[in-house]
This record gives sequence, C-alpha cells and structure tokens, in this order.
Amino acid sequence: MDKSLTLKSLLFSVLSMGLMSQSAMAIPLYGTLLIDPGVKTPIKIVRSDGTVITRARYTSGSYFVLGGNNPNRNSAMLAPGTAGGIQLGTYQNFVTNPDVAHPQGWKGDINGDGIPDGAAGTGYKGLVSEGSAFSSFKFFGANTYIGMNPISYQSADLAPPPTVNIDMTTCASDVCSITADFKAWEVYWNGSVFQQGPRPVNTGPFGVATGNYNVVTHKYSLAWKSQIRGGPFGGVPGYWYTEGTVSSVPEPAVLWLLGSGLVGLFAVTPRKKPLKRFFS
Ligand SMILES: [Ca+2]
Repeated sequence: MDKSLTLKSLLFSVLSMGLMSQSAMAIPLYGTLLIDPGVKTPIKIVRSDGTVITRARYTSGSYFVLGGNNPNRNSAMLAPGTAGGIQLGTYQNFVTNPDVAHPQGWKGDINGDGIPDGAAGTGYKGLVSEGSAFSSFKFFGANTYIGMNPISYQSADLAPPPTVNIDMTTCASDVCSITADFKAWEVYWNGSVFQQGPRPVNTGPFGVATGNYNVVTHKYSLAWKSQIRGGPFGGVPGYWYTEGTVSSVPEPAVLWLLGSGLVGLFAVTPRKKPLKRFFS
C-alpha cells in the first residue's frame, strides 16, 4: 500500500464516521432543486370501442396527478416560486390563518359526548403567505399552495427540512440514484391542509421520494406517491413528480477534501470525473 492510498483510506474512515454516518455510501446534495414547470404532450388513447381520442398529459417537467391517471383536469402543473424551487435543508413553509396546527379533534369536545370534534387539517379560513418553493395554482377551482412545513398543519407532527441523498453505489454513466426526505411537504387546498410527503398508505409511515441525479448536467428527477388522508379526496393517491436542475452552491470545505483521488472508493464503477463536480 503506497502513501497516497493510506491517506485515502484514512480520509475515507474519517468521513465515514462523520459526514456519512447515516450510510457509508450516501452523500447529501446541497443547493436548490430548481423546478422545471410541467409540460403536456398530446397522447392518443384507444377506447374500448376502437375510437381514438387525444388527451394532453404531463410527460415531463414538474406536476401533480390525482389518482392513477393523468388527464387534463386531474393534474396540475408545478411551477417554481420566488426561490426557484426547493431549498435543501430549509423550510419553505406556507402560513395559514389561524397559524396553529389542527390535528384530529382540534376543536375539543364541543357537544360533550366524549368524542373530540374537528377533522384533522380543516378549518383554515385564509392564507397569510405561501411557501417560496412553488407558485400557487388552481386545482378544482381552488387556490392551492405547497409548503415545506416544520410542523404539520394536518397532524401537528414535526418534520425535518427537505434533504436529498445520493446513493453512491448506484452511479453509472454519470447518473446516480437519489432519495429525498419530503415529510415536510404539505398542500393547502380549499381551507384544508394535507400532508403529501412520500407515504403510499395514508396510515403508514413516511418513506422517501426516489429518482436520479446526473452529476455532469446536474439534472435531477424525483417521484413519489402519497395517499391523501381525509377530505373529499381521502384515500385517493396523489402522484408527485419534480424535475429540473440542482443550482450551483458554494462547495463545503469538508467535501472538497474528497477530491478526485477518492472517487474510486465511493463509486462501484470506475469514474474519471472528480467528485467535486457534485457540488459545483
Ligand atoms: Ca364531541
């Protein structure tokens, strides 16, 4: 073992203990997930009687789809807000009026029957301000807002700010798999708030959104399913898809230490590009 390899091994050990304590092969992504707005493409659909119709469906960019299909009226384009997208490690919450969480039973026992009243996430009369990640949009005629909220207005549960990790074991041809913690993701619609982070079953725990990241172009995509809990769409799955570019951010000094020489320790396949490109 030569000296440089010993140094690499030492650095790897140090970094493994600190930076990558969660997983030895996961590296956090920094910056802003800039949002490309959803783009619709006409798609021909053959009906059971053989007739062909054309429907515009979202096929790229960022969008939301209610239920399992993607026709015009049950989907919505997601467009960037004032921050251009999702600032990783930062809350970009909307603020409701009243600005207090409304979990199940939030009204207390009004009629004295021993059963707490007030459905979870309901009773928000108006919106004071929207989150900066996305622009608000119309959905079924109602103004709709997306926030990365530290405290859920629906459940009163705490959520960490959004984070994305690159799985270094998956990298191939410049593209790596990524996972996103979007538990803080909430949607305000028609006076109610719905948790819409990755949660395939609305009674189950939150998971992660999955997608990929190109270390050269900085393009990313993320998708997840969240079964809506409560309200007129209760039980219906929401499908979310975000796509765009990760913004340039200052390179943390500790990550710069990794340099090009260490990249082979992380990647399964031999790589020519320095790891610092992840953060440039
Ligand atoms: Ca009651």
